[in-house]
Amino acid sequence: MKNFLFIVTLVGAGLFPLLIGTSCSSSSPTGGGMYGGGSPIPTSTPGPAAAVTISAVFGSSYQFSPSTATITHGQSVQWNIATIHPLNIDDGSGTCLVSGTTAFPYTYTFMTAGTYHFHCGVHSSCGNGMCPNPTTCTGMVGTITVN
Ligand SMILES: [Cu+2]
Repeated sequence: MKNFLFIVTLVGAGLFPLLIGTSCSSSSPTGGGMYGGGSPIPTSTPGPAAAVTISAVFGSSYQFSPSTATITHGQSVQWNIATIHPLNIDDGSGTCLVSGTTAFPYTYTFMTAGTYHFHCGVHSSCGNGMCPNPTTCTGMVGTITVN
C-alpha cells in the first residue's frame, strides 16, 4: 500500500507540469505574428479526440455542417472538408488564427473561451464577424462558441 501511494504521487507530480505546459503553449503562436516562429503552414494541434467534427455539404450552395458548435475550452474541433475550400479560423474580432489550411482533416484546440468564426477561404474570409466580406460570403461560414 505504501508503494502504491508513492507511485501515485510520482505520476501526479509528473502530470502537473505537463498540463501547465499545454496551457502555456497555446499563447505562443499569437506572439510571433501570423507567420512568425516555426512552420509557415499551420498544422493540426495534437491532442485528444475532437469534440465536434465539421464537414462540408455541397448542394445548391456550399455550407459547413454543422455550422455552429458549442464546446468547452480545452476541447478540439476537427474540420474534414475538401481541399478546394481552405479553412480560416478567426478569433471573432478579425484576427486570423488559422489562414488557408488545406491539410484536412484539420484539428484545432480552443484554449480560451470566446466566440470564434470559421470560414472557407474562397467563400468568405477572416475578419470581424461572420461575413466580413459580403461580396465573397456565400454562407460557407460558421461559429464555434467556446465556454
Ligand atoms: Cu468554400
